[in-house]
Amino acid sequence: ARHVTGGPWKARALRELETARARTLGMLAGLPEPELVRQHSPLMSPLVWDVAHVANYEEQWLLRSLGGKALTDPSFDAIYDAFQHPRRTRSQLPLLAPAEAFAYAARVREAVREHLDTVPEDSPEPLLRDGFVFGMVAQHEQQHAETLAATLQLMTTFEYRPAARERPRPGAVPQHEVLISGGPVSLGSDGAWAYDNERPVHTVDVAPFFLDAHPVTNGDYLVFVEAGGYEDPRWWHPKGWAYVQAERLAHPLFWLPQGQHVWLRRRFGWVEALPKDEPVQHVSWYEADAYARWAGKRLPTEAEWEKAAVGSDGTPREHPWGHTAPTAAHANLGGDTWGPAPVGAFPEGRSADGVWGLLGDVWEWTASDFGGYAGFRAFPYREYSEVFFGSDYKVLRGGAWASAPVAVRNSFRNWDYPIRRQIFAGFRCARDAN
Ligand code: AVJ
Ligand code: FE
Repeated sequence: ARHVTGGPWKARALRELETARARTLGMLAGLPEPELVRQHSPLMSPLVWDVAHVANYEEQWLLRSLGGKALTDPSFDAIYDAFQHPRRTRSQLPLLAPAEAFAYAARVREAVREHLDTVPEDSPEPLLRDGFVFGMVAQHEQQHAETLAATLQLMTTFEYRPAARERPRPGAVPQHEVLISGGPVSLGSDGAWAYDNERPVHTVDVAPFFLDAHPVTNGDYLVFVEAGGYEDPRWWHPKGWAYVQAERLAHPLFWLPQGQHVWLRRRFGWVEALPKDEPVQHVSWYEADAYARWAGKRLPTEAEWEKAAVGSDGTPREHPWGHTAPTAAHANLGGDTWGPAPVGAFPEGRSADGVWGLLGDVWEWTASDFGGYAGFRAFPYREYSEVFFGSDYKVLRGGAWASAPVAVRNSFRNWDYPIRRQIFAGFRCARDAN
């Protein structure tokens, strides 16, 4: 077991819910109404959809399913059901207007606070055990806050310039690769707020391998770009090659080539020089896969990634540095820096084997398809993970600067289509050690 469970959870549950809400509201404060209702990209919902969706999810799980006082009828849920309406069509739905959506979210939260007082702290009911469903709802709102950040990055109709917490500067540049010894590793989590797709904890055997000590940087990736990497089918998965040809891709999303080896990038409402020492972000799985092949390496499997994160000494750890909660000294998380930090900025966040930057900064694409671990049981609903199992989605690990601590841990699994680039995704490479 990774976690001590069975203790009081209400204070943390309420704190995590309020942290998530403060973030949601803070991100959207000051945006003109048309930007909240506009479909900024076919890949993303209108911002106001996410607000009411998060509130509706909270109403379903923390009021209706716990016997609390609901505010709306279940027929209201359809508009905010992600499975009934593809993102690109959501601006055509009869959505709550921004003021109504914010008011709905506030009223649901008020009712949840009241209902929380009546819930026993030691209920054996699976939804309530260790406050699971409250943790699920807090993680859900934080995942949508990250989604909001991706929408804001795609937005071109308004100069969005959030106040950003300063990112630390790099110290010593970390070593290039780390040897991770082979052997068994315990994967997954039985933690109180772990998702069904992280369960059950199980042991797998991993062969020894080398893992990059830090994620691939913009500077590293630029060498591939300027060496003609996007023009050479040798480096690409056949589907990746078809994709770069069809979309005429020549560099990561949001990079702006100026000619003469000068590169800028757009970040939210401003343009800046491309920083060479930050992890590359906004690359698809196909681009990550091609870079790795060009470099004579490969992407790590998710088992390899998790083995590097928990440490090869057999001591299970929730985070690469141990069991303590992430702080600003450990990792770039929580969304308030608005971008990745240079590699080497978090010596305290190193893993037991000396791997840097596993949590935070950028999600890391892995070689693995998203599937259920042996013994998987959907809980509490199939649509969180199970319906996505199969070969369509690739697993990402580690969380990004836009991911909240509550929704990031060594065992946390994210997934997306291998063509997706609007998420805050980068990667690191691995290679066999023999
Ligand atoms: C786990 C990030 C893939 O955003 O589609 C949000 C999380 N699930 N609402 C997503 C989620 C339901 C999910 N990811
Ligand atoms: Fe959702």
